[in-house]
Amino acid sequence: MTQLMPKDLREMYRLMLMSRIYTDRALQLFDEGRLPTGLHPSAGQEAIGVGACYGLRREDWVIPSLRTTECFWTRGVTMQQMMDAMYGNKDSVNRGKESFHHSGYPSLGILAGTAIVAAHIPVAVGAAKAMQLKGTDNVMLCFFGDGAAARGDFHEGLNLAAVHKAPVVFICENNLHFQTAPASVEMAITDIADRAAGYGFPGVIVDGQDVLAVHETTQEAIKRARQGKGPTLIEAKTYRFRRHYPILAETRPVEEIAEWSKRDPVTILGDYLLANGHMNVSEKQELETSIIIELDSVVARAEAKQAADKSAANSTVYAEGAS
Ligand SMILES: Cc1ncc(C[n+]2csc(CCOP(=O)(O)OP(=O)(O)O)c2C)c(N)n1
Repeated sequence: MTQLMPKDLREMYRLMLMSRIYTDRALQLFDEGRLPTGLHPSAGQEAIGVGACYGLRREDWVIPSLRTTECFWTRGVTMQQMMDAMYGNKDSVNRGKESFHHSGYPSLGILAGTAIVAAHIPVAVGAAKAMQLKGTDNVMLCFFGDGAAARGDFHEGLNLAAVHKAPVVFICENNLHFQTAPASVEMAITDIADRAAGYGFPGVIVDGQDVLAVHETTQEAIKRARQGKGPTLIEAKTYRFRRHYPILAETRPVEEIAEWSKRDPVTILGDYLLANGHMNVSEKQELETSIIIELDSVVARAEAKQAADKSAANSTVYAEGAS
């Protein structure tokens, strides 16, 4: 496990802050009717994707949930690539065929997710098994929400991973709600991490608002996977700071939202950097300003580009010439 240096902490902060600023701008663009697709905002959950993915090898793989935008940033996807995908531009990764959060970037070790909640979990296990069969010690990180953990794919995937000692780390972002329902309607236990015992591997709970805790916990699980000891289930307790999706009403209690808002992961890391002299107030401000300026030009460029041709919607979807 490599020790995090102050420059790493600053980079983690930059990724989390960028994610927050980007997400809120995208929501604003959607509200203004400028963006053709909505998004499942990750605001409040930034520490999980950044903490878990930071420091991975290029040869490792991740498969994000519908909400873990931070996997994309931390693996090297740029704001321009992401915005072009959201606008469905002709030169974007998905060429308008798919929402950005299900996109894959194989060259960056990001496997495409699926629109079916939890269906990517067995896929992650298969990919991890492939790495194992190739004799590498690379790992797969698989992200999903608490709602996904109530579906059959989760249970099949975890069982399969255990039997094969697949090098996969399951990371459940438990934000206490799935879509507009509280977690209590989908699970009769408090901690999803407890389920790991039923499959024979460790289940660990981590504070999902603390990026350093997430990083350390994930590194332990990665080490275990690289050593051939098999999977770990990490449950990150967290909260989303926005609605599930922009067009859906808020259904969560205002007191609960207010309570969790006190533990903003971006603020927690920012305060830590300031308190430990790893960043000063003006550097913090300059960073925020530079992200906003870059994002302004990203949006302008994305809006000026040509949208994908709708008549090409069916091309490159199925193998050409297959009989
Ligand atoms: C099988 C399936 N059912 C329903 C949906 C619609 N849907 C999209 S996201 C979502 C909620 C997922 O909740 P969770 O797994 O807790 O992730 P979170 O949204 O909290 O990050 C639902 C029900 C879907 N995409 N797939």
